[in-house]
Amino acid sequence: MSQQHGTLGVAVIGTGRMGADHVRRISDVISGARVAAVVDIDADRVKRVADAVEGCTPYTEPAAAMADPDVDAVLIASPGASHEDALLDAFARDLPVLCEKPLTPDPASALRVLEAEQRLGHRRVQVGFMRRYDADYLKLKSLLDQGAYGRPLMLHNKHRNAGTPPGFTNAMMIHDSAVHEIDVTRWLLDEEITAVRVLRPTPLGTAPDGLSDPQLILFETAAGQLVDTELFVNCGFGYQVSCEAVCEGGTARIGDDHGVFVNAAGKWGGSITPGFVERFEEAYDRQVQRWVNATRRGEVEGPSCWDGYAAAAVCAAGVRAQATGERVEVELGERPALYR
Ligand code: ISE
Repeated sequence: MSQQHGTLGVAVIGTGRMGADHVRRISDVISGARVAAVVDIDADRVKRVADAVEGCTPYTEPAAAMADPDVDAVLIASPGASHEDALLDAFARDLPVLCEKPLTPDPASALRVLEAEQRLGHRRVQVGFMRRYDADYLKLKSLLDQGAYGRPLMLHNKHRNAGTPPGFTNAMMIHDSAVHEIDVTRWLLDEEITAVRVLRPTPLGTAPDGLSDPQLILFETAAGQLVDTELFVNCGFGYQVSCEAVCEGGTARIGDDHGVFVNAAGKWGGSITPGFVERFEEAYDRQVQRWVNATRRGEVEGPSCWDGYAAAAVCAAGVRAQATGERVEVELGERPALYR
């Protein structure tokens, strides 16, 4: 580790919305790391980002940034289709990686990454499923692990976005949005998802062209649990994510909007967070801090390449279920020893 200023030198790949937010987070919020390099195919943008951070070098190629002697670790926040190449470049230098979800966009490429990491002989990647670092989800996970209410039978999820960016498609509702419920289901229940169904009610009148919004997604797990998710990505009123676990001896629910509750003028209520960056801000901070701490100890923790691959396999089944209206079984390989 170059340990310039006693800190971990991170190359942030991708300077779009998430990448820029991570540059800010590493520079101003968390400790133990600094942004040593930034990468973007847009040379002007990457230079602007680098100029605002002391000691940061701009690059347009991930491999070039990884060869910089000040770079000890890599945070990948570029579009999903470019992740495989960046991950393989990082493996070639045996660099630790925090990779934003998705690991890669499809199971075949995720499997190639999984195999490449196994060839290294040790884990190198933490996948950015940030909900695992959210305080409420962590409490729910701990209750379920303790068996506080007995065996979980079902999960009911809601995932609502105020709106979608231009070009958002039905498949993206699975790959970009439902992928979080896929990971949360596998993590909370500690079970693989075995089959997916997608039901589509008459869409919202104002839904963008071609988008079937909202949708109801149903997962079956290997232990016979059922998990439903209302996915509504143009609800118009804000960002809402919730999860209720129905167990043999009780239920536990998280995600009801917290914050300040007001009683005034004959009404009660509070406000709804506008988007995921605000709602999960602390989870993102905790995720990156935990990655930096583990990396500095020479360890790797958190969601693995196996979790990224399993999510990609469920997404592929989900997209088929969405297109056909059929129940689609998930095709998942054997979990390799490195990820057990
Ligand atoms: C986005 O990519 C996210 O990760 C958000 O958490 C999710 O709510 C949104 O639907 C996705 O597009």
